[in-house]
Amino acid sequence: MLADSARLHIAIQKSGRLSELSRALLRDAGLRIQNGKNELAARVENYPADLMFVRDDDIPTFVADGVCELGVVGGNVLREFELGEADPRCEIVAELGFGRCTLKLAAPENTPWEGVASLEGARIATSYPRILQRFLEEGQIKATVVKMNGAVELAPRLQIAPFICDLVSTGATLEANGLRPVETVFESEAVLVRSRKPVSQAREEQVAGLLSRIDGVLATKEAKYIMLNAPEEALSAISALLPGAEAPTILPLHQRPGHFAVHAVCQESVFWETLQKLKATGASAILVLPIEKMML
Ligand code: PRT
Ligand code: ZN
Repeated sequence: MLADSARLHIAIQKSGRLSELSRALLRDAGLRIQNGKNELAARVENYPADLMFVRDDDIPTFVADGVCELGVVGGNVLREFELGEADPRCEIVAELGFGRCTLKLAAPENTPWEGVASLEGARIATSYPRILQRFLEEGQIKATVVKMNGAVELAPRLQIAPFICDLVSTGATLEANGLRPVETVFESEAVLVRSRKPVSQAREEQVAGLLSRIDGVLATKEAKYIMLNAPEEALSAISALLPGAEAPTILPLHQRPGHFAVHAVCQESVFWETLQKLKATGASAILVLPIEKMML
């Protein structure tokens, strides 16, 4: 067995909105996560890596300090951390497409709103004081930022602040509290971050190996393999219709002169509308297959 120092450390959220999807991403990348009693860490059985289960707010610090070489965290948490740092010590290596939410300014339904100027001189409650402060500075607005660690949506009712700035996904929480969104401050999704701390060549290779697998996982999420038959005169129209495909493979069909099979990997979603358009060009026997693994 490898000594601990020879293993990568990957920080993911212990329990919360990102934890299951973070584990799923690593599993899709082929990592077999040991099911142990230890709730703070788990060994990966088939890759020299350990997972650390921590609070999301601690992930940027762990990665910045190099305690963990990699981490999965909300872009919002990372941004809030980085705005408090002199130099960026974490690097975003992939946007993961889950945990999407928006940091929004919101106000009670009946509060008049004439754009961000309405914030001038007001108090705004938020768990993201640095992101909000930066937003206010960029809009040249002077307002008082009130930091709250949770239950931000209660601030107007408790007369802590007439405005709030909080994460929104469905909008149900705002609505349930008689609030309406008035302005977007920051769009967020989960990101994969790596430490900027220099590492040994061997460690670098471990990181690069895992990152290339994760790139493959992300690329295959939308990607599809398309096969169809088509007459020669339709081939250029078909190539133009295939979403995100580079240089399709064209093969002659046996005993059907002037007809070809077209095979292509499409990097973007393939919708029914695309299939209908392909058919209209003269394509037939159109098959769309999922791709299980891909290494670019
Ligand atoms: O214990 P730990 O500190 O690790 O977890 P946490 O409670 O701080 O975080 P958690 O699990 O709630 O969220 C982790 C990350 O998920 C956040 O940092 C975001 O990047 C992302 N995320 C995505 C969200 C939401 N959607 C979200 N809707 N985080 C929080 N919310 C909250 C929001 O604060 C508000 O209270 O959900 C409520 C609004 O939801 P809607 O659907 O009613 O609009
Ligand atoms: Zn947290």
